[in-house]
Amino acid sequence: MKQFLIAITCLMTVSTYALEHNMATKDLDQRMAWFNDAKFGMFIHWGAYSVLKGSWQGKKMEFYAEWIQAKADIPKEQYVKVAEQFNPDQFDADAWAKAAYDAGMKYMVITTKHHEGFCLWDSQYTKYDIKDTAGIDRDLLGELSEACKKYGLKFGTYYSTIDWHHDSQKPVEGVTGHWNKWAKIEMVSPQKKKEYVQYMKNQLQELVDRYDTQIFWFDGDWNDFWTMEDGKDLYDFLRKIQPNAIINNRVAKRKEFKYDFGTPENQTPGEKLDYYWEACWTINHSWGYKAHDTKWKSSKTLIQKLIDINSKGGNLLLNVGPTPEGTFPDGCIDRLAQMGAWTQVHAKTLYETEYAPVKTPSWGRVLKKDNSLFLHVFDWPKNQKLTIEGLEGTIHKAYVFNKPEEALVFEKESQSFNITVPKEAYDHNSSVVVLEFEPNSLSFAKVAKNEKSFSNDINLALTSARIQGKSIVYEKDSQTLRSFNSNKDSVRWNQEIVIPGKYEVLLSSSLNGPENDFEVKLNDIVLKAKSSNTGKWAKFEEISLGEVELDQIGNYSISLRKTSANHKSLFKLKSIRLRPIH
Ligand code: FHN
Repeated sequence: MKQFLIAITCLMTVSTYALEHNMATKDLDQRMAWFNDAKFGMFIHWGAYSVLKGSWQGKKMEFYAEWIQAKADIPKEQYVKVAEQFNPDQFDADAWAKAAYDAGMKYMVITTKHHEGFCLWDSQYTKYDIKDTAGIDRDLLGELSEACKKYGLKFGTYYSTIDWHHDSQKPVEGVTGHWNKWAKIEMVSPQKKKEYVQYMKNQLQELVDRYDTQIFWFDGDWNDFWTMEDGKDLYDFLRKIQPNAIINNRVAKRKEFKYDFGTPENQTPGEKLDYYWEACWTINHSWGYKAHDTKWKSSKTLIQKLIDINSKGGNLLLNVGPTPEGTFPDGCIDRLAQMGAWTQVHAKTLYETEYAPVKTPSWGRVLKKDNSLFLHVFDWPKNQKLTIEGLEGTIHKAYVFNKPEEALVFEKESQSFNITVPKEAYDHNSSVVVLEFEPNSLSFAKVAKNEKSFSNDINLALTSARIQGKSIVYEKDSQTLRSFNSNKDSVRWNQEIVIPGKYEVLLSSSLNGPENDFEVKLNDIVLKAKSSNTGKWAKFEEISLGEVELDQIGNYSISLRKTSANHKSLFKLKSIRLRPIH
């Protein structure tokens, strides 16, 4: 109950805040317009941690490379010696900005100060920076912000409210586990907190004055010492000193605060959100450079991720962790180039498009622009029949993107269209079918809101489940898995966990019949449960199967099977998801 009241209070605070601060939609929409059209940006994680390349005293560390001071528990004095070695003698700002531009990115956000506290610019408020500690006589951020201007990219700055070097903060001794004492850092005293807030404001003013930052990207909001009030105060400060800049929601408390935009991380929401948002993703696992992290996502995965995110109204902020020398890792270079080859050809089907309120089709994603729909087809129909549901209108012309002169045949049914497409797709990443409607004829059926999925939930997609046995059937219309009659049958997922920690397992199902036992396994963790009779097959209810600790980064084998020995139907499964409880 207490948490409920806290949540309600926060939500009311935020809405009051919105009213107090004239966060009228028009102001926000004006500020966010370029961002909404941009769809795609580059994240850069670069700092003293890059020097260590993910290893400490010969040991390859787990977790993110930029957390190495925390994971190896390196005392401040010793870690300063690492920062002294920061020497990016191959840094070429023009090459970085050009790589982002060529990939189809429209903005760049760089870590100017990560949790380690080391500043990537010569700040007058600390000696712990590239000039006074590392002896670098270059204005790295200045070169980069100029290069971004040259390529028409907006320049943004990441800034951590956590600062492991600043004397206002100290790790909380005795906190163990993955999110250890460095993650639970606390303020030394209220006075020191005041000084630190002023330190942050002074440095943020420097980032405005010297580099004209257009995006403030905060991080570290999970810490107790940083309150919603602190965040709102900092937000107000920034709105005054750089009125047109946009600010991410981690300036305050990301779970309740959604201004100016939300920031799901290495996760993509299951549906459109009712606020602006940007999902940040790594290409491998680590944000900072980690020499032994070479599990790079394929360019096809990345291109489809971009389209998936854009189709839900969000932006993709794709991360690069440059080497200590200042170069991009090889694994990033070719993927960025392949993404660019696709985005450049398909620019008009992506940028400046908007969310199309249709149910997410199983074959791909849909984007809308004026009177056109862009059907991004990931899985080309073998029967050459492409169906899009939940809309009405008069199609003026239908064609495959690369052959506009060849009109496609289509038939209209009630609130859907069946388009006959060629035998083969023209692009293995995403082939686009264009539907041009007569002006103002296009309308959409009401989209049934999926279960409210939190932006960080991991949804185990039913369409990507591996089904073993004949008693489990995917029902396309209802997008559910049904029957599960035999306890010899099971569904399996291979799920990558990039943020270790505690997760709640939530399952939505329906049943009109006797309840039966089942189990969900996550590697060697077993959750046992009983299906619940909801009275109707069409009536779905979500239950919690409990909490699990997934303490390793990597792939987990997740399976679900009935355990009761009878041949009755277990239930109709609508969704199963892992909700992070960090
Ligand atoms: O702790 C950071 C992490 O190092 C990285 O910067 C990500 C990227 O947004 N943010 C935090 C983890 O949520």
